[in-house]
Amino acid sequence: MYTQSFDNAPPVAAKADDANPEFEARIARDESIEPNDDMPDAYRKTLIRQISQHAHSEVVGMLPEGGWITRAPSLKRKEILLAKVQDEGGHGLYLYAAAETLGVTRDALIDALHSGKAKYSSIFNYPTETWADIGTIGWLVDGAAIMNQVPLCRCSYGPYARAMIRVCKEESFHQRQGFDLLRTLCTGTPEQKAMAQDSVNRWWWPSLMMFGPHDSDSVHTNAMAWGIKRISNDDLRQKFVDATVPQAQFLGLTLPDPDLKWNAERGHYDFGAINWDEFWRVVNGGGVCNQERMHDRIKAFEDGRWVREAAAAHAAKQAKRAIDSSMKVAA
Ligand code: BYC
Repeated sequence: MYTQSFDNAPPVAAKADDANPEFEARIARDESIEPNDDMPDAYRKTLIRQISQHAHSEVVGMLPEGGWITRAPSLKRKEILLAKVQDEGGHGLYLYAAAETLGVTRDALIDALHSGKAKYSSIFNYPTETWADIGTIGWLVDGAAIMNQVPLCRCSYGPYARAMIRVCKEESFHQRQGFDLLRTLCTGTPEQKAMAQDSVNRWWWPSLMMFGPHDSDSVHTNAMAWGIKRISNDDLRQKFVDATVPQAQFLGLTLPDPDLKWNAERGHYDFGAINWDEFWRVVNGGGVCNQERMHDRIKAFEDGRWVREAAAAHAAKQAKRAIDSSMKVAA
C-alpha cells in the first residue's frame, strides 16, 4: 500500500564543505556504504544521530501500547498486540546494532536517551486513552512510519538499509492490524464508532508531525544529499495524507481538518496548517507524557539490569570453558 514511497531519484549533490570526492562519487553511483569503508565524519555523525533516535523511538514506542496488553478485549487482540509490541523491541535491537557498526557503544546511546540528550519521536508523548487508540496508532502512526521508512530501505548505509527491510515488513502487519481493529469498531455499535472517531480526532495532527518540520526548517539537509533520507519531510507528509484520506472514507471516519480537500490541479489533497508550537513543545519535553515515558523507560532499563548481568556472566563462563577445553585438547 505504501511502496509508492520508493523512488529512484539519485541523491542531490552534497555541500562543498563536506567534499570528499571519492566518497561523493560512490554516493552518486548509489553504492552501498559499509561499516569499514572510508566515510566523512559528518556522514557518520548524521547516521548515528538518525539511527539511534529511530531506535529510541521504537523502544519508547512500546510504552503507550504496552499498557493495553492486559486490557485488550479478547485473546486474539491480546496476542496481536503482544506480537506488535515485541516486534518494536526487536526493531530497537536491529537499529541499535546498526548504529554500533559506526563505532558507538550501545551504553552511550542509551545514556543519551535517558539523560534527555537524544530525541525520540514526538508521537509517543501523547496518551493512549481508549482501546480505539490502539487501532488508530496502528493505522495512522504505523502508517506514517511505513511511509517514512520504506525509502530508508534504500538508504546509502548498508546496515541501516538492511535492517529497514525487515522493520518495514513488520510495520506493514502493524498498520493492517490497526486498520482491522478500527474497521471492527466502525462497523460495531454507535458508541464504538464514536470511540474510533474521537481517537482519530486526537491522533491525526500528531501523526502529521511525525514527518518532522517543513523542509524549509529541516536542518539536516545533508541526510538527503548523502542518500540517507531519500524523500523530504514535506513530500512524505503529502504522500501520507494522499494515501490516508481514502482509507478514512472507507472506514466512514472524518479527519479533523476543515481545510482538507482534493486539489485537482496539484493532484494531491490540500491540508491545513500544522501547529508547530505544539510540535516543538512536545519535542522539547513539554508533551503530556514526556516525563512518564522517560520514567518508565529508565525503570524498565534498571529492572532488567540483573538479566543483562546474568547473561554476560553466563557468556563469559561459556567462553572460559571453551578456552579451557581447547587448551586441554592441545596439551
Ligand atoms: N519527533 O532536520 P530535521 C515509529 C527533530 S518510529 C522528534 O528535519 P531529520 C514507530 C530532528 O531529530 C518513528 N524530533 O531532522 C515505532 C532534529 O533534531 P536534532 C521514528 C523530531 O532527522 C514504534 C530536528 O527535529 N522514525 O514510527 O533530517 C511503534 C530537525 O528536524 C521529529 C524515525 O526515526 C519528530 N517527529 O528528519 C510505531 C525514522 N521530527 O536531531 C511506530 C528515521 C524532527 O538535530 N528518521 N525531529 O536534535 C527520520 O526519517 C528523520 O530523522 C525524521 C526527521 C524525518 C524523523
